[in-house]
Amino acid sequence: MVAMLLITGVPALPETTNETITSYYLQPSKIPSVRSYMLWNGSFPANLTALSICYRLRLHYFRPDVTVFSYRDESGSEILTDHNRRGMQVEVMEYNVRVTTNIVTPLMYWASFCTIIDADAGRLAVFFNGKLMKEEWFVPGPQKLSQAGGTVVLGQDQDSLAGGFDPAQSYCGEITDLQVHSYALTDTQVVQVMSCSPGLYVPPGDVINWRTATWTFGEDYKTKL
Ligand SMILES: [Ca+2]
Repeated sequence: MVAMLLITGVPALPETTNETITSYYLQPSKIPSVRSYMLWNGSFPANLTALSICYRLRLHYFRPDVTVFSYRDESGSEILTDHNRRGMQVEVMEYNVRVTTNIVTPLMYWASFCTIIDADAGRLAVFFNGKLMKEEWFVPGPQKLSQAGGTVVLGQDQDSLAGGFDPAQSYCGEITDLQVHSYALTDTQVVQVMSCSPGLYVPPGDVINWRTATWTFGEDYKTKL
């Protein structure tokens, strides 16, 4: 009987890639600071009319504002996500859109968020752990969401290009699997992106793909595999 089991072997496991995904922990010291940040080394495409921003995070500490994703360009246009204690918020300054949600980001638990901005349709949608939690409509227009030379910083709010940080708006926690797309993901794709199942980290971002993106770090961070 034992031999039979050995011969037949263990049941086939689901396909896994054995691939590890890196996460970064900003401010392990818990000290609010302008010196902890991740500056994306890539160049953001200009003239986008849609954008999908997905990531998973584990928040360790609330600050008055908890900036996770911050885009800014020379025109002063900003796109940012804020996970403060009142609820996750999204700002798209080019369209004067500020969406507040009642999603209070859990402390010390991994949670996934996707923000879909579609300026052609005038739709902004926020998904939390794979579920559509907030949908707001705004007046579409010719304004583009991005311009040449735009910078992306994680963990700090850019009041100037790659700078103008404020400790009270900084992020203390972990982040992984940031995928930024130059188009609006469908609701079905969002669910796939947010799935933790191996092999379902698709589609990777065509603007920022976490697996290949490189970053410039400030101080006070840890890399986790
Ligand atoms: Ca600020």
